[in-house]
Amino acid sequence: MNKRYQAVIFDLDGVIVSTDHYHFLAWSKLAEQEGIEFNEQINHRLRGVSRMESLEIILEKAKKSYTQDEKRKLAERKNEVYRSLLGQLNENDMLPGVPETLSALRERGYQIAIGSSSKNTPVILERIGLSGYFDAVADGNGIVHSKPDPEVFLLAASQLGVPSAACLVVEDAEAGVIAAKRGGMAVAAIGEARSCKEANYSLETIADLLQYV
Ligand code: B16
Ligand code: MG
Repeated sequence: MNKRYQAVIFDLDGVIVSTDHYHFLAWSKLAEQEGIEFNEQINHRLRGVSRMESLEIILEKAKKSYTQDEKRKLAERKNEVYRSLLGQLNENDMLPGVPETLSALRERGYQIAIGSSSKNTPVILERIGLSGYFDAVADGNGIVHSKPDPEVFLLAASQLGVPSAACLVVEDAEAGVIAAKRGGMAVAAIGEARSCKEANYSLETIADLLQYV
């Protein structure tokens, strides 16, 4: 088979499942408790970036400064709220077209992987019934630098044993598009990331991916 790509690496939040709203609710609660301004525009900047980096962005509006220890506790508090919201997740929360697209890729002989900044990736995959489904899972637990650094995607490619040039990444965040390009991979953008000039393909729905592989 003469194919341009051997593997497809999926971002998780915003591509496979819509956990972005839960992140928003959890950060909103923390910001309100701390008396820090927080809105959709600030939330937009948190997509694809790590928990601690997200906190730093939120604290730009804080009226006091926080020690490292206090910041760690704030991040923990946000994560507790987020984890309790994840308790509501189930298979029906997969974004439209996801199960069909994943099985079509498998039938066509592609390897499939997750490349997510989230340290909650294992619990999310379990809740939506995709635990053990992917050939590789690279997430926030296995990396030092989060998107836009390419580390998570390079880790996924190395777990798969596939060169970067043969990987296609699917992303919904600008930070993720930049990360994939820096890693030498092609990118299919969905959702908000469709406005990124750097993306190779623009997907209205995830099933559109099947046109490009
Ligand atoms: P956690 P992705 C990212 O997931 C989210 O988009 C981002 O908003 C979040 O801060 C990050 O995971 C870390 O999540 O707090 O669960 O470790 O889009 O890379 O799948
Ligand atoms: Mg995402």
